[in-house]
Amino acid sequence: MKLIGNYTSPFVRKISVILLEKGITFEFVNESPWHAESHVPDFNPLGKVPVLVDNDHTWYDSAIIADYLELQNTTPPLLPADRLRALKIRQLALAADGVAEAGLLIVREQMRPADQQSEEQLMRQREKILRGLDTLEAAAAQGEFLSSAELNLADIATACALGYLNFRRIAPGWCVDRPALIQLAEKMLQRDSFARTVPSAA
Ligand SMILES: N[C@@H](CCC(=O)N[C@@H](CS)C(=O)NCC(=O)O)C(=O)O
Repeated sequence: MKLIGNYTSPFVRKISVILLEKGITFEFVNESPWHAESHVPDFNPLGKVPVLVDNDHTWYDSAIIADYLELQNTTPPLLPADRLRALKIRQLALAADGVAEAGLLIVREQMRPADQQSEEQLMRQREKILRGLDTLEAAAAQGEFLSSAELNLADIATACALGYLNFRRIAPGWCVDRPALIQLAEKMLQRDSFARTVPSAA
């Protein structure tokens, strides 16, 4: 199995963490989607990472890849057998992915010359981040589908999104009034899978 991407991407990190947690052996192929000579579009028509190549099939979009890895029936399961509960956890994981995606759009916008940056776009993405974090905080405080006794997909996606906000210094005050998310982030960062996938400046 080959995972294509780089650890500065919260979505690539999420898949790496899942592979490590499940003990699935994989080869990591370091590729940036942003370089002109990137090979990523050869694997994913959308030109985005992560991409997972397994046997004769190429998987893209981290939500699909996470589903595919769940189908391997390796332990620990990151989704419960109850399909409705699993759907609720996947929805929270998507909220976390949305926070990360909004963060990524802020980073890209801020890379443009200052006079071409759209304050409206930056504001819109910041609002998505704050609303998404509020949703995740409420779920983590409640503890049934996020930050519950058993590790799940939403825990991993949320910790990757928070890690990305910290790494890119976006919404630096995210932890104010969000104690359940702080607790979740601290707990997840102690796991070997997170320690091994810390992003470094690209
Ligand atoms: N929904 C996608 C988002 C992936 C994504 O946006 N990846 C970024 C890196 S963090 C990327 O490859 N961007 C390249 C581009 O948009 O051209 C997923 O979950 O895999």
